[in-house]
Amino acid sequence: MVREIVHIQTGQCGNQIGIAFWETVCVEHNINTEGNFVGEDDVLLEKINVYFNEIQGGKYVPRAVLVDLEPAVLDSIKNSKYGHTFRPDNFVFGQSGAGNNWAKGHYTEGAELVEQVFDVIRKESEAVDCLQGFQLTHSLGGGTGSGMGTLLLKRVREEYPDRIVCSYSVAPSPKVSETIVEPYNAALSFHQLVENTDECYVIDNEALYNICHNTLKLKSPSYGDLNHLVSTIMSGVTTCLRFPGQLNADLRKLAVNMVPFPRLHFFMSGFAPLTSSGAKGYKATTVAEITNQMFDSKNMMVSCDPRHGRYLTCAAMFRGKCSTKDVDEQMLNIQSKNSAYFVEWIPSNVKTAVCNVPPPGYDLSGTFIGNSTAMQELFKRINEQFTSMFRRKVFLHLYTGEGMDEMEFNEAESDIADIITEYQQYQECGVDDTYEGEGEEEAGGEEEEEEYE
Ligand SMILES: Nc1nc2c(ncn2[C@@H]2O[C@H](COP(=O)(O)OP(=O)(O)OP(=O)(O)O)[C@@H](O)[C@H]2O)c(=O)[nH]1
Ligand SMILES: [Mg+2]
Repeated sequence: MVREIVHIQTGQCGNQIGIAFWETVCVEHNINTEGNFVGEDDVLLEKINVYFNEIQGGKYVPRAVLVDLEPAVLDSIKNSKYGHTFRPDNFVFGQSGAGNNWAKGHYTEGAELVEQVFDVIRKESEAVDCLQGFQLTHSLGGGTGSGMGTLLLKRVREEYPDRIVCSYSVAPSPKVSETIVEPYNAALSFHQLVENTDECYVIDNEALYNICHNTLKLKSPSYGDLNHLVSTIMSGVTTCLRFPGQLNADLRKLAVNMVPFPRLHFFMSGFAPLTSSGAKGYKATTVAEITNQMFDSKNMMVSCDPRHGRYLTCAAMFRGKCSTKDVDEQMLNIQSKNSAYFVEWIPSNVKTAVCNVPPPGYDLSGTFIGNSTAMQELFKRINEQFTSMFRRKVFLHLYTGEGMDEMEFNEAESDIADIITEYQQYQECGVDDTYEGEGEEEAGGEEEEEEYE
């Protein structure tokens, strides 16, 4: 049985990566700009209801709710190529924006619009057979996507406590955006994401920028270039949701395989082979090459080096014509060569799937999802930027002016510190250690670290 997902996109970034996702999915499933299926292979339709509603006349309509506190981005989506495949009533917008202020998105402007958004979310959720959960796309740096996006997640959690909640969260980088208060917004958001999501794909603008610049050789990458990478990743990590197969076939199964501790559900992802937007004449690659690239830190969409941590769990999806035997061999090979980077106390923590429909433009591709303790590097980066401002209370008045309590900043700061500690403890934890929570000294941790430093 197909179980449906309701997709919500909020704020500029959320809407821009959201539309990039939908365009990619439409192309992959041969849905044209009128919403008609123009393909021949039934496998493309088998799980189409996960993301699309089928309406009268056999049209497929994205089950998407598009939200922003200002109209401009939504207007440009309406006028874009796939703009009229969306249900017009599902565009919900305000006029004022949140001006990069998380408090406006979460407590004032955004809170005023939230009921209107929920009317649409409820309508979509009630219209389906068996909802598996929700996915939200947003940035953590602005005001709407971060503040209102996390408010929506909290409300979704309250109204649908037994559904899975997943987010695609774009972390800010000074290389891409110069807004000073972004670390505040990001830290306040992470605090919410820990509690109110089950799975969070962290997409780090710093890593996207580096990939565009260093690997794809783009001199000054645009959002279009960054979002091309995002759509590739979103297509890759949703492959198992969209095509028939056993592994991670729905959001709940993914959580079971990928999240050994409920708070630590922040995933890094990678893609191979990497090609620039519109680049033709790509090279066909072998399973061995794809596997190596997929695990390479240079291909990760988060600026964290997996070799500084250990994988609690991971999953690899191959798409295209390849033999399962070849895939299994290459995957075993990379694990045995790098065994120090996988915690040994979760046996068979690396899962593999093969889908024989390649993404358009590729013969063979691979997508990687990792739950690594190296994710603490991102939290540390945001935390440092946050703390250096918060120590002097700069720009705090923008937030308290919207009625926010300074305590919430303290809580966000200490929650991030806790997450970093948790990652570190599991990183050092050996097979014989029993983890007993905070403050516990881990025997044997230091010895192990030497192995792979
Ligand atoms: N990857 C990517 N990042 C984006 C894009 N647009 C904005 N960002 C990043 O998102 C952050 C700014 O947040 P926005 O999404 O623009 O803000 P918003 O959610 O619309 O909120 P307000 O405009 O403040 O109301 C910065 O870190 C930007 O670098 C995009 O299309 N792609
Ligand atoms: Mg905006």
